[in-house]
Amino acid sequence: MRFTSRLLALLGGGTAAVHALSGRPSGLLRPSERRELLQDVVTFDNDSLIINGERLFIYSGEFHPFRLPVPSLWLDVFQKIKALGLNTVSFYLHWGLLEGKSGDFHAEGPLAFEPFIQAAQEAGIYLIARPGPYINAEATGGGFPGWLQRIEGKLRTNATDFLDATNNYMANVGAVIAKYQITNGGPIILVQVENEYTEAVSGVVFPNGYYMQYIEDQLHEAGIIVPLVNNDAGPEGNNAPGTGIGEVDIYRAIAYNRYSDSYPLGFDCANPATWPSGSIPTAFRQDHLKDSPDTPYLINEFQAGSFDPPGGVGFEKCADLLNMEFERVFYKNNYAAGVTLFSLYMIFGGTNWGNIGHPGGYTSYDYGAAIKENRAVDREKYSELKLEANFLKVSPGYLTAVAATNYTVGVYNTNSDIVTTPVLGSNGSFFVVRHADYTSEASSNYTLNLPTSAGDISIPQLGGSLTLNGRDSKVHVTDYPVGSSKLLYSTAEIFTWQTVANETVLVVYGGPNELHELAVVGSATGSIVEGDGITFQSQNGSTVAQWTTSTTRRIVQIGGLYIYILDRNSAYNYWAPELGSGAIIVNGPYLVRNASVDGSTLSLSADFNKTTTIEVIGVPSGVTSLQVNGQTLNASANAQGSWTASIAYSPPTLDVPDLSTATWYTIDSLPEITAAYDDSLWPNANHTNTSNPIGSPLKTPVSLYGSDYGFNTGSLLFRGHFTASDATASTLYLSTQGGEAYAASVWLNDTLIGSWAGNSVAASYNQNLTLPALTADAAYVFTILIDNMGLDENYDVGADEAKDPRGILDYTFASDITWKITGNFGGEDYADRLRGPLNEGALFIERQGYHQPDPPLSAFTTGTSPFEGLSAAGVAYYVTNFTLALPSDEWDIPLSLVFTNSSSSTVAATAPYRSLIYVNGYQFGRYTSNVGPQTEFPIPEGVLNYNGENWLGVTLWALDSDGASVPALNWTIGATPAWTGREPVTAVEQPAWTERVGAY
Ligand code: IPT
Repeated sequence: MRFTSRLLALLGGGTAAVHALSGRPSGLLRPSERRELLQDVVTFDNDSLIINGERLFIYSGEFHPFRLPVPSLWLDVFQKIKALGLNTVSFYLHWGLLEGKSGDFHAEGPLAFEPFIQAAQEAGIYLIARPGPYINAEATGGGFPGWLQRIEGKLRTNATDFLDATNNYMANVGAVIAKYQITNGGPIILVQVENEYTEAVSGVVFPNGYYMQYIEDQLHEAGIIVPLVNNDAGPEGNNAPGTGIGEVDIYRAIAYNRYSDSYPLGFDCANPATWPSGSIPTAFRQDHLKDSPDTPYLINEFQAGSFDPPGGVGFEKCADLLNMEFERVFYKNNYAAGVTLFSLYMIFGGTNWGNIGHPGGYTSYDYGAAIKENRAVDREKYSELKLEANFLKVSPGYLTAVAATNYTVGVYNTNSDIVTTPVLGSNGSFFVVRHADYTSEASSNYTLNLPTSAGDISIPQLGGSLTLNGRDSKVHVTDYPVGSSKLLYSTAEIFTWQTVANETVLVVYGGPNELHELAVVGSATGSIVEGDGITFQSQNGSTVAQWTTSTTRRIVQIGGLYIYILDRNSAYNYWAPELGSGAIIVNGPYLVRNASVDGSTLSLSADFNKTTTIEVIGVPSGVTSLQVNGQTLNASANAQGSWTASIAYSPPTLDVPDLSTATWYTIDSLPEITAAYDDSLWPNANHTNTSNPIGSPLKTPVSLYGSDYGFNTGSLLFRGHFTASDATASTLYLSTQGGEAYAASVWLNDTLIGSWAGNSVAASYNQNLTLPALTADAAYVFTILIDNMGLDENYDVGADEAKDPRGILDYTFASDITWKITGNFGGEDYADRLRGPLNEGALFIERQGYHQPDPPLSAFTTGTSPFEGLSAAGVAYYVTNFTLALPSDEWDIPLSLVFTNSSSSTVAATAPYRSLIYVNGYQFGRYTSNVGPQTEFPIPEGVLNYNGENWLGVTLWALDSDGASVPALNWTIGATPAWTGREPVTAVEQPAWTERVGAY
């Protein structure tokens, strides 16, 4: 059913109504009432979301389509998310990438996001759409297009010019989101309005309900009827249900500003073993009850990694800081607070290709997430998350259990170094245990005293004590249903349980050498099916089993229940892919994507990165053969009726070109400094005013801001013509701005007069450049190259930082200068419609399109490579082509380009230079030799054509007068190749070079 804007207006939405009214008009329906009239597929109460009548724990991860420009790989990532036991993905869209010119919404090829939504659906994943218009996201402009720099009105307020600017984008993305709502059979269950609409500088009306309402009306008018949520960056209650104009359907605070918050460990990955104290959220539950008691407790974003700034420590350290221990302690702390929609930021970070990053980051947006930038799933945090998400998936009782508002010491456990938080339910209760000092690395013994249906029980009943080893947290359960059995309690944690035929298999795990105990209600006797070392005893009307965790698996049977007892590392090898209404349990593979039964064949889609024995537990009846990735395996049944089969890992020989011996074609990419260069086709920089309020008033006779001329992305080049008024003018004062880690070089005719090589913190720089002696009345030209690291984010409403100009802020010079400017060829009328508005900058080879495949090599020469480089300041472009023939239908082979420095440091000891990497026309790296830290640049299959021809281009901007060279650059295989069940990758369109009419 699709609702017209007319009906929505009647129901109380509609922009017209909003403009005219200053409060909620009487007679119109409250949002909650309106929502119920619109749809009943996604509903909620104060416990959880209810989808199609079923309560669900929404376990979600953030994944941005625009950070992986290969649509055919989206399914791969969704499957890896689904394999974790997650059921939802939250995604931002980037306005600036989709509407590079005002009024020109354009999303095709890698920028089309409909296939992203379809891939989610194919993988069985729900979606939370977060179209902004503001997103933050460490993306250029925080999602805002550069042309907003020319808007006078304040961004993210109800300034008319700003609101008008959002209309086209919101109508276009809104229509696609509406089309794929769950109410129309699609996967989208929720839509987020704006993002962190929380903080403002003084002098603006804030919070501005009219702005939020305007966006909500845009969404409604586009036909969106699923509930709207927000993402308040603090427990401020902004726009919560009941607050009037601009209120959302479901409120969420991410509580950033307390620092004990949704990003509790912050963003400094330098000392990953050091957890700051005082950072664990303890007020989540109370804040939620204060702000929005009638809606479920949502966390739209919870830290699952970190960004890393220029000059930072690199994402492996972030993965170490936000590792499996962090997941154990902090995620379980959120379960203790009763969260029932939990979204991890990021689950897969991806890449800031084609200038989509902001200056506070670099090309990689790996984020230290569970799924690496190269899509490998070999971080331990991936496996830990799988244990937790699968547990919640089989624990429906959690959804209605009631979280305590505080953490108790001494009530449920002995040992005051430990706190227990109860989440009490009628269908299972959950007791979350952690160290009171959550940073503690101590090993602490404790016993529990838990309320159960058989009275308060002191656990372990069979003697001994439990242990919490360092940065760990456990969820102990009581009265927990497992099929037709019930656990009176379990100290061992639950991975999953599944009923197949009449048997229920329960998989539990514990840390190394820990004592654990569980009790099954009833009088069935316990017996050991596999292994030894289990003690059984009947107590309190139940059968108690106790053991010490070992790396050797034990299986016990208690009545109809088969309990697989594992240590945690072994549990990491287990998977529970959905099958029918339940799941099947598979032990062994590196990854299990999905399972299906067709007739008598059970088919698994799985990945292997070593020789593996695969075990299928709970083989469905009627199934007689096993296929993995389409190959029939010789499976044998063991005593428990499980199947085992063996997969030999024999990777193919991989032939990847050696760039050190490749043939390189080279071309000067700074012809501007040669005497014969003609810039008559360049745009004149002749605006004597700017409409950019952040850059007003101008300090220069004409605006020298890129965006005033439509140049919003990549580097900028200026040409300043002057006639020397007198021979003594010897200094140019120059103030430039390009964002943190940017650089600038200035030439007078063909002579470098100075460079700013950049550092990790300077977003702008002032220089006094000494000129050589000039000849009076002679004509000269400055050529100024300024890097643009992306536009700033716009976090504080009113500060309008996304309008911080890029280019020349100020200069002083004795002679009058006539300026010309260029950025990417065509500016907002960008040349490469497919790769989008942000991919190119001002360099000559970019303007000509030579970074695309098949450039006119007749214009190039051979004989020098990036390894010889340049002997003077300048910019060169080197390109090489090669053919790959990799067995990628069956193998997932992540390739990276690695810059190797002469020292082991991430910062080169050589003369400073920066390189852009172009792979088949896609800019996939911005390397800064003197800032770093990134040296390895993953290039996804699909951008690289694994079966066919490829073009790799590298620019070399030498900043010093002596030039620079690349010490070494080569391919590396970024992860153990996996024999894969992934769908074959279709290379993303790679338009080749064609002559650009009017290019200069
Ligand atoms: C959060 C933003 O919502 C998100 O877009 C991203 O920028 C993230 O921060 C950091 O990676 S909120 C912020 C206040 C922590």
